[in-house]
Amino acid sequence: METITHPKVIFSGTTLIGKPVEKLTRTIGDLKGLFADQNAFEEQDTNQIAYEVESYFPVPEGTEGGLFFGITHIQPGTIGNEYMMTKGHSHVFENRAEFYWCIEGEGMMLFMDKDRNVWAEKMFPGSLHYIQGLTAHRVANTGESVLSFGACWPSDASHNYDLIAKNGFSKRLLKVNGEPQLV
Ligand code: S6P
Ligand code: ZN
Repeated sequence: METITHPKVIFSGTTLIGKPVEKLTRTIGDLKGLFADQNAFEEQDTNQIAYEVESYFPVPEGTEGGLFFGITHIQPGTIGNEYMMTKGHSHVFENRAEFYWCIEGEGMMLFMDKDRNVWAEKMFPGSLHYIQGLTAHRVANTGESVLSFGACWPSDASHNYDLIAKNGFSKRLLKVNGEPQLV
């Protein structure tokens, strides 16, 4: 076995490059039910990309003690007066925490605890966001360009999308007079 090797994955600064990198694309159609304004949603091209995720899973999903790494790129824009956003999720293994950090663009990181209290942190290049366990999380692109952010999470966290898909967040991030507001 060679003792000095080339890394399997390279982080270029904005994207992940390498054979093990897996790509996921979410179209606007995949976000059905997320946005309050149904009429505005119906007017969208459902095949248009909402966001893309590049992930590196060095160990099998469910491995205790391992880590996963991903970069998400969210397109700019609004549907009605809501910003383009990720589906949002909590973790199946509920106490599992996660880091997000902003690489480029501007956005808002939304958190919701078990009592459905919602708060948000501004995202800008370099901003670091710790998502404690038991906290649902979602990101909205509030800028005019692509918002890219990194994520690092435990390989046994697993995603729970059902709760958010069913009950949503208790507050929405709306564009009011050109500015993001939690309503
Ligand atoms: C995975 C990590 C991110 C998200 C991605 C898309 O734990 O949090 O890679 O999967 O940002 O968001 P969502 O809510 O659609 O999974
Ligand atoms: Zn997560």
